[in-house]
Amino acid sequence: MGLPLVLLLLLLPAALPARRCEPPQGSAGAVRALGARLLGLAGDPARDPDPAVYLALRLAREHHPRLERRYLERLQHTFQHPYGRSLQSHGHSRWDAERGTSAAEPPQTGRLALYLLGLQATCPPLSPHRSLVTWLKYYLEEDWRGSQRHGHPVTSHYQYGLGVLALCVHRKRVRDEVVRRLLTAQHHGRLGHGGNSVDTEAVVALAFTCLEQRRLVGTELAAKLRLAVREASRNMAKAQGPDGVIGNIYSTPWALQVFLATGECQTEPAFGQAMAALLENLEAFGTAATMAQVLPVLHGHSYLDIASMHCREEPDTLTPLDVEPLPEVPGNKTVRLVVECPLPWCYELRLYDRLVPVPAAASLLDVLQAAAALEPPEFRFHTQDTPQGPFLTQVLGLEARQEKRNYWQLLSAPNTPLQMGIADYRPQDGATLILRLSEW
Ligand code: B12
Repeated sequence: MGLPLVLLLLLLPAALPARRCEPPQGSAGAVRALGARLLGLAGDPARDPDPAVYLALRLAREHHPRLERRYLERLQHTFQHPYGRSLQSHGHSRWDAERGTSAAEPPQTGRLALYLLGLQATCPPLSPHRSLVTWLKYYLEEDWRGSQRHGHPVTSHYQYGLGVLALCVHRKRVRDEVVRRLLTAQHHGRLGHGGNSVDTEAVVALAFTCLEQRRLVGTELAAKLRLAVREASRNMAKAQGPDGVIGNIYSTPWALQVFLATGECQTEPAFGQAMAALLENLEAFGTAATMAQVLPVLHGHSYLDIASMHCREEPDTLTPLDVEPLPEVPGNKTVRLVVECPLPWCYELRLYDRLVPVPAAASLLDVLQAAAALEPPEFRFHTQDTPQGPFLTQVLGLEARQEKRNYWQLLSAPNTPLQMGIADYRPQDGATLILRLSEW
């Protein structure tokens, strides 16, 4: 081959029009900056490693191999300990889905699934230790048993879907019954959590697409899965608002994953509009968890691509970027904090209602802390750290219980659920915020 032809071939990708399933070329700088910020957060040893962050780094176009390797080692360290031992030696202390209690811990279906996806996204892919796959299959069975008994998995349909997807990506079969349970849930519209079902329906559709494409189920079930995925895509296109957002801005990347995995990104007009909406709102993705969920689609990837990743030379071109501190806002604001318990066993609906003065830049978490410091000391709360940030678990001594499927819902008065957690939401001066013990 003559030199000019080689040169031409090298230049060819740049000369081709942007592929329809990727964001427009003009957005490359903003996407790159988002990836660099996530890398910066991943390099912070004070943060617990999150397999979803690793997945996002792996599904990106540019890399920082040394940092990615170090992050993987930290993940391996975290997951090796709980899952290094065999299931048999653990048999008697398993989670009791009947009573909703456990001598050990509840199933960790979603976290383990994300970790297994991460191992497969490593170059070359790492085969998980047999015990990890056994644990995930076991958790899925627990979730399946929970859904037989109570109509919902012990964890959530989102985690159940991630579990099926991860096993499928690793070419591991699950019982048809386990898959059929998800089909039934989708069919009966039982995939929603607190109103928005897009994230979960998308994860389930990805799992179905994987099972069908990788021929891990028989022809009859495969046909049903195909129909279910088509139905899910239609629901997503229908859920699109005039602003292009599908569900809310944080569920939009999941809908895009489905269009990418099924190839509908080529033809579905909702795809381009949703991608444009993401690009217009990239500043909404300010936490590691939200960045990790949006980045794969900004690189034109879905989690299904992990099943067919080819290891080639990866450009060592990404450098970590610090997340800019929030601008200082002078002055103060006053927020009205209300606590409500509409559940039948609560002695009254409104348990707390007070004005709380805070600095102008305060987050809802700051408001809760300020309320707890007021005299007389009436307000108390607890949080639990999660990869999404602090999750509000207890208010005024009332604990929201996972097994009872209740949670402290965050609302802006009169009735708008917040789309962010307590650490990220910054209420306006004069706003009324409601913490409401709700069921999901
Ligand atoms: C299931 C789910 C819930 C369940 C979790 C209970 C359970 N046992 O599973 C319930 C209904 C309780 C819930 C509540 C909320 N959720 Co939610 N939830 C999800 C969902 C669909 C799946 C999470 C999951 O299982 N991930 C897989 C596991 C392996 O990852 P994980 O990080 O370990 O998951 C745990 C935490 O994420 C935690 N969690 C769930 N939601 C939230 C939200 C926040 C802000 C925090 C800090 C933690 C948290 O519960 C998970 C299970 O233990 C995601 C969808 C998504 N795209 O991520 C939304 C999602 C994470 N939730 C979201 C929101 C906004 C909330 C609420 C703030 C809603 C509200 N207005 O009250 C509350 C949290 C309030 C609080 N008390 O602090 C947003 C977060 C967006 C953001 N900016 O970060 C998401 C992305 C949905 C969306 N598209 O808007 N959620």
